[in-house]
Amino acid sequence: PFLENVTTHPDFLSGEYNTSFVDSSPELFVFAKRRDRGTKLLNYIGNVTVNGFPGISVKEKPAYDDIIIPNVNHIKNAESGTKQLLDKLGADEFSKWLKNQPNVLFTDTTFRDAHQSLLATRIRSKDLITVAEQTSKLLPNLFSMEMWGGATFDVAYRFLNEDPWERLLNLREQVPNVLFQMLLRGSNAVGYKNYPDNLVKKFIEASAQAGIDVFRIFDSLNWIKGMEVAIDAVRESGKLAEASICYTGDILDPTRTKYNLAYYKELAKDLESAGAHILAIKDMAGLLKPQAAYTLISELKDTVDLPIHLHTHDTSGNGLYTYVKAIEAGVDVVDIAIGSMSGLTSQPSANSLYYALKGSNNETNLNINGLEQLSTYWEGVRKYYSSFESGMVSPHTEVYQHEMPGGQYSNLKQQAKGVGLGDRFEEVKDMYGRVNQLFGDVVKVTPSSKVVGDMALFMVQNNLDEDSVYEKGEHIDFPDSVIEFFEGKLGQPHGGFPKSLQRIILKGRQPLTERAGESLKPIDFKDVEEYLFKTLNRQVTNFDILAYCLYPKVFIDYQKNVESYGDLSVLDTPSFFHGMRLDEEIKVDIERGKTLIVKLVSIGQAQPDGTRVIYFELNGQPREIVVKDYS
Ligand code: 3PY
Ligand code: ZN
Repeated sequence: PFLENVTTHPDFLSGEYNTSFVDSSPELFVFAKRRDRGTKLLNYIGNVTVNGFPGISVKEKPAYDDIIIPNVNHIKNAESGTKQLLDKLGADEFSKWLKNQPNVLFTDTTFRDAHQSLLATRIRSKDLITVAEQTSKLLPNLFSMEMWGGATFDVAYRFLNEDPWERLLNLREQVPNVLFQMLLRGSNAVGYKNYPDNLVKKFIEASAQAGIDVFRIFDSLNWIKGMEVAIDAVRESGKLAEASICYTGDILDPTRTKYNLAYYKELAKDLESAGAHILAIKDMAGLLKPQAAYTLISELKDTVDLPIHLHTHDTSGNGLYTYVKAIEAGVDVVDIAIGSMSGLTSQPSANSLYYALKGSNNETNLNINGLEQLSTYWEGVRKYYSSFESGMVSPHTEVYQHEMPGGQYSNLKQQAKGVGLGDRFEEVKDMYGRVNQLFGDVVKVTPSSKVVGDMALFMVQNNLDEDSVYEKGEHIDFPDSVIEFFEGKLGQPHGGFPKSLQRIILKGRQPLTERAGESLKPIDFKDVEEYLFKTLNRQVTNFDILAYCLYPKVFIDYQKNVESYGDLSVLDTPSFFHGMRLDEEIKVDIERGKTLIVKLVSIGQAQPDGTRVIYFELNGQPREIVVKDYS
């Protein structure tokens, strides 16, 4: 084993060793840890080559064009930006500065919402980090980069086998100048249910320390109580609390009185009183029509003394027009995505907006050449993720009917397929809108949108309509998420729950009327630390503790994967999703200056026990791996 340890030691393999190598590398003597990084990586590659990757429909590894990374060598240091300004002014003064800016500023969502909404959140850290320094140098005058939170946290652990905290820390190193922004679901943090207050606070504190500057906080029912704990915690951390109004309905439609201008103005005032530094209008489905945007922004500017940040999705194809009208009304910041990652369920294109405003009083200071170069990069990278595209190829104005958030569309489609309703998705979408009305016209955004989606699937699957829910409801087992929603576990909807439906769904159970967090027992983080120390058999970090508290099973499964396969974030994306072709050779930088060269030589016949031997060369040395073939 010693010799194997030596010859497979990364320093040895990379030629980075000298005569004191053995003395200075005590890990060589840990015979129990025989499965070194190289072997673990080969195990992964062997496995994915033979068995494929969940959700990837193409089994053969496609031949991709080379990725064109913008060359920024001529830019020595990134220009200082909003990050330096926040550090200098502090959050309160920064907020005033922002409000007094004469020009509209921009948040680039490419690193978060754009891929959450187009590619089921699957973009890997490696592809983000590869272009982070370039983004920081080419777009130094962005207001912020939205690059964390929302679904990225659990998807990183759950599907990508990587640590979201590492992503944040690595990106922060590459982007010293632009504010980092995350999406936080209020009391649901980055999850789908209410968490104890001390967990929400600790998560915010750690995220701020790791590099987040702007927290966009929302509640999935626009319930202020669901945001207060988070707003206070962000203020305490010295960062920017961007409190959101989720936009739903249509203020231009006189028949939709529930969410009218007065409702939004009232909410804006409440959020200002709750301590917001910035007011966000979070138009998660892209329902805010251009004239409505003009009216809403104009009125809100008169209502509160806060800078206003507008977020939309381009599902209807009207996103740019909405932004132009919002900018005319004096909005302070809008969310855009890099050209090739924009449009449809994502944000409107930064590149297009640049030209749309050309020649007007609101010309932007964005660097169009930089945007084009970044767009070329993302156009190449996006192809790696084609299995996760939603299939939507043109604008869908039907979004004004079903009101489904951009980030939910592709997900619900996958969910529908999963329960055998793939060919009835038109019905599911229609039912989504009907369930919204059945529930009393609610705000639909994670996690309330998931409740509506689950109910829509359930009703289509069981051939139920509104009448049959009322008539037979006593005997129906509703989905868990629907029951919890009516129990008040996600908070209280504007106007309350439809009472008779609530009674039918809860079957005698009493709903909460207070905030769920108030009755949740605080977490004893010391206990969790001890448990993880024993389970993982290593020192645990604050990040581990938080991840475990938010997603216990997902986090432990991730740790098991790390134990089997090592750190997979080092692998290039085509190899991560497809493994390798016969005779292919890839280089894997396992850390700075340490590279493994992997060649796939051959794949043996399947044995009676279902295993195959895979023959590799690892830095020129023959290596064999046995994998189970699940086909
Ligand atoms: C999220 O909560 O992840 C969202 O993107 C909601 O729009
Ligand atoms: Zn969004």
